[in-house]
Amino acid sequence: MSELLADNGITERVVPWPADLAHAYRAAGCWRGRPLGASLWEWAARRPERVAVVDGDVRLTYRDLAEHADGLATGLAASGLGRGDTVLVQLPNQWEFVVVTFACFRLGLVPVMMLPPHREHELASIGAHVGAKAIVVPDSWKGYDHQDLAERVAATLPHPVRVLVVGDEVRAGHVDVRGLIKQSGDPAARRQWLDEHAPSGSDVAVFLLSGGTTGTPKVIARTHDDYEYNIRRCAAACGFGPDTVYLAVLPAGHNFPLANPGILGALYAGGRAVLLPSPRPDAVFEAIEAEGVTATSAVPAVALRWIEAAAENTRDLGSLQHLHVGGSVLAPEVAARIGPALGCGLQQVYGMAEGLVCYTAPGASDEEAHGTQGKPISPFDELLLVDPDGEPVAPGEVGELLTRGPYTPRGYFGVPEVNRQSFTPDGWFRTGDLVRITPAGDLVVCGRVKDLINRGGEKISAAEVELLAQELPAVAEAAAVPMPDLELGERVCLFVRLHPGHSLTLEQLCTALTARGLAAFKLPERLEVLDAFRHTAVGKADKKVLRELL
Ligand code: AMP
Ligand code: DBH
Repeated sequence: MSELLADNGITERVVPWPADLAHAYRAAGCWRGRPLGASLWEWAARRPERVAVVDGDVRLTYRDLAEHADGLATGLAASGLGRGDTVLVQLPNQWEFVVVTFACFRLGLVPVMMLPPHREHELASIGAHVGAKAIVVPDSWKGYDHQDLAERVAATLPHPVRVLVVGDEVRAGHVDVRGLIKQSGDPAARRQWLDEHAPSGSDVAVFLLSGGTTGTPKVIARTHDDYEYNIRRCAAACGFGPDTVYLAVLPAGHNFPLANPGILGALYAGGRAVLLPSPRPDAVFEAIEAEGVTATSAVPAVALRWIEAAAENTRDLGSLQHLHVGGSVLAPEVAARIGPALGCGLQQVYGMAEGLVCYTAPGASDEEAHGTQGKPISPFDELLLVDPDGEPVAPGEVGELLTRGPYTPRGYFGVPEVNRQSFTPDGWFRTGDLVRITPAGDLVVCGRVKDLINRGGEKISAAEVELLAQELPAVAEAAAVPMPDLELGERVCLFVRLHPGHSLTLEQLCTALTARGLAAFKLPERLEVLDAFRHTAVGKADKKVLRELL
């Protein structure tokens, strides 16, 4: 009972690994039973003056990072937030993101990694689902008032929600995050208090969002134990060490730049994380030269922009050893251009916030690096390829990938009915991806069976867009379908049937969906009005027919 009270009830909504496997993962050294914040002061003791985090002119040493994180953690504790409480974190790539994340790890407060383009629809539904007690936002970002957004979201939630703001213009009633970070106090006393109140390795460290296929995004609970293992194995797979300078340009709340190996991988290896809020080629090339960046990651659409901009580049990119590319399918022709254009090696990444991560090796042959997504990071990852009946396919054949392992949780957070679809009774996660495995053991992603649209690595649930569209008075029926696109891979096309006497333009549709608080990257970019839909045997819109129409 005391345990449940201590974590505010989230544990009972997390699907645990079976006890015998948890024991085996501990015995094998995968799970170390330490919270993610526990290393912070060890790092600070070992390399106090080394720079850990760079954001423009701001350079935080390892000691700064430890002191700032503890300052913020104790400030948050004083405001009544504690272990097992959840907080929506919506910050662009800035140094405070790292401090907030570590403050949460120290305190056992669980950050929910939202993305800057998320709006009321996402923030309110996820805030309600996790029972968020606080929201962290920038004052404004790209001309949008996030404090106002946070207030509106807080007002929809049934319990009090603190609005924590990073910026210069913190409004009355909101909490100034920078103020808490810089607060005075005895670092040693704070450290001791936080050490004594630290979460355990099996507690939830972070909630990640899945692109998912349901009406609202699904939430994935990653424990300190499993996420630390994930970070450690990814760092090993990418050869991260003390000389690593990792550049984060994808939104930091994504699993990929956060932990695969990303920002956290660079810090756990003793290296440095450089944060940049946009993947604009000139800014990226400038940062690579200025900071001696050794590794960075990109989705294929971003990698292509960099390749194309490289012809005009005047910066020295000589420090860059590897570019990690993942999130959606990388065409082999594009893969082959990366080395010549950017002068670095390519590691393809096939990963998911649900767990499993695969990499091609740093020194892989062109055949492997350009044409496959590599091998799993852990010898304990289990892979099974099945046909539509759930039967294993023959070696080398394409099948839906099912997976289990020490960093792939056994269910989404708090949705038992969804979990019955997304996981098999014996705990395999159904990735929804169609995959084959080469004779050398490398995965090749060949397609997918799940109903989502992958817009340049940003996953959009078809059901989420359809459900909102169907709330419009004009719409009788709606089906969101991926529209092939050279630049982003896919964009959203919405097919609709209208009620008699109604009309709808793409502009009206987007205005209405925006008013309902849907993030802009999920808005349909093409609208097709049909007189009638073909249906499958179970009465759903036949999307195969619709895809062929496109
Ligand atoms: P999410 O569940 O939102 O974290 O998204 C993970 C999904 O992104 C995977 O299940 C794949 O569908 C897709 N994905 C990730 N990496 C790759 C890749 N390298 N190639 C193709 N698809 C990928
Ligand atoms: O797309 C993803 O979610 C993804 C891609 C590459 C990911 O979560 C990852 C690596 O960890």
